[in-house]
Amino acid sequence: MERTFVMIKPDGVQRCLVGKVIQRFEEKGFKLVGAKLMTISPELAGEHYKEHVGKGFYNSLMEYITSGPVMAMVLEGKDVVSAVRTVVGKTNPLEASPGTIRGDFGIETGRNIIHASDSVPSSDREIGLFFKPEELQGYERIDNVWLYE
Ligand code: IDP
Ligand code: MG
Repeated sequence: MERTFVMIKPDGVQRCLVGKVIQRFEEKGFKLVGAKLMTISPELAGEHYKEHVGKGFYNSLMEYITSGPVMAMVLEGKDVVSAVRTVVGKTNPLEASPGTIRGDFGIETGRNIIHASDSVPSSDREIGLFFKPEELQGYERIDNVWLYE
């Protein structure tokens, strides 16, 4: 089954949105297979966001993402990469639809609460950056038979 990497950013942790955000994914039906509260090193931040090196917002992004603890997670489910991006909403919270996490909880792009992988190759890369294989749990949700036809 497909997996994706999701991270509640320092603003989401500071604003006590961890529980609400995880609840949305759990209730949608996605399975939490890994989770940890951690502070990102500058090296890991640089690796994670290497596609953005040289952009105008890069330095502020590095400062933001290393400014406090993040909640890193791996979710599993059918088409989970694109489905989680839909639940997360557009990058700019003012443009994100109501009902999405960014649309409901944020205002500015530089404080947009959450990260989610944008493709299957990205999710493979990002899961590998943040989690060791033994930190991911294999189990079946008890409601699996009611989530999948
Ligand atoms: P995404 O998180 O929706 O995939 P990306 O374009 O990959 O968006 O940008 C990564 C992150 O960089 C964003 O989530 C946001 O935190 C930050 N970012 C992107 N564009 C801007 C900007 O114009 N100003 C400030 N921060 C930005
Ligand atoms: Mg991105």
